[in-house]
Amino acid sequence: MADHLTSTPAADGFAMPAEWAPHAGCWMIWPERPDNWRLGAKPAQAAFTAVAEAIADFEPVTMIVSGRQFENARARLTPRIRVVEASTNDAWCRDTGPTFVQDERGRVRAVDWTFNAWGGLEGGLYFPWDEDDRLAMKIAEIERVDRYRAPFVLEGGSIHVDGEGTVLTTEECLLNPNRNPGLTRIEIEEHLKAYLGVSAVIWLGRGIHNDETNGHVDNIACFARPGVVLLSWCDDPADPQHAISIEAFERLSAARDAKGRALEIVKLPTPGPLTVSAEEADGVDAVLAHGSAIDAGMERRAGHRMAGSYVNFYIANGGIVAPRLDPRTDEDALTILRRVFPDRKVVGVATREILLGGGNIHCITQQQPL
Ligand code: KQY
Repeated sequence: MADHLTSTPAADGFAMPAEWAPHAGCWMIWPERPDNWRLGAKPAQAAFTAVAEAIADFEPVTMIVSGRQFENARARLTPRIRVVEASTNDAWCRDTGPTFVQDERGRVRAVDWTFNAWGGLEGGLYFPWDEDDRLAMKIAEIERVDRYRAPFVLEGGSIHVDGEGTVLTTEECLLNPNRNPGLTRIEIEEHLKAYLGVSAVIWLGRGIHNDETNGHVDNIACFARPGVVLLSWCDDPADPQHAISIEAFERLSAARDAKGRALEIVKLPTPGPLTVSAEEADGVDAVLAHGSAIDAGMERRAGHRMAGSYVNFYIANGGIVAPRLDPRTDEDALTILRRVFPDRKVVGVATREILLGGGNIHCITQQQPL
């Protein structure tokens, strides 16, 4: 059995490794809810399959799937992908899976964040979310790793670490009253230090325009290696993303990491603007109870601007699996990623169907350290 630990990772000498550190594998969840994924989630299942197979070229992948969809997922995925049955409310393993931490001896433990579907009843995306909130515990049980239950709300997509003591996050998400209204900025920083084993917090202001997660950092900026940050950049002054990118650039320019370094900032183009088409909107089930696409935070109407970004990629062992979202900018973005990660094979996967559900490749994956 996996123990439930009542201390904190930092107190026990554990910290979250950077995503580029070696992985034992990657966790994902099979999409199926029809009020988020159009056409009964069939196009999303094809996109998740493409992402899983691309990652499986570099490292082992486990797909979590409901009992209802088990046979279907098993049939669509190649045998090298392990398929495990567990209940979830949706398919965002970055946010509902555990954040793994490691100590100097290489021992691995899990952080099980409290999850409230990106804002609970104050702008959250669906209700209920109890199955999602139990997923980290289930993965810790499957892997027999001891687990810390964090006593505050956080999603894995709202943090990025450099593995050398620094975490990058956004005020829009972590200071949002719909996450931890009882905690001050200082108290949240103390929790980040205790549960991620970091010593420096770099705050950006807002995430990507219209991001329904309340501005997750994993959609606007990430570390590429210690001292180097990739930032989603928009040159058009008429686009609301322009001011957001400029503010992030200024904050990153002024920041120092845990080792006292200034950051090199590499700009990635922002795709689009990308909007939901009438046909795409028509394929999503409308549900009138609270927690539906209509009554909660998920906006799936035709013409809605989506929060597209190339920053939302996954770093695998020896590889980068990155979104293809817009033929006007895909090649530029992939070329920049190849330059920034010269020792990894950069693979582009078409992920508009994932973006239609509100996130991208980083949001649907969760690495487990080796
Ligand atoms: O950004 C992420 N880490 C997750 C996106 C969740 C969107 C839910 N519809």
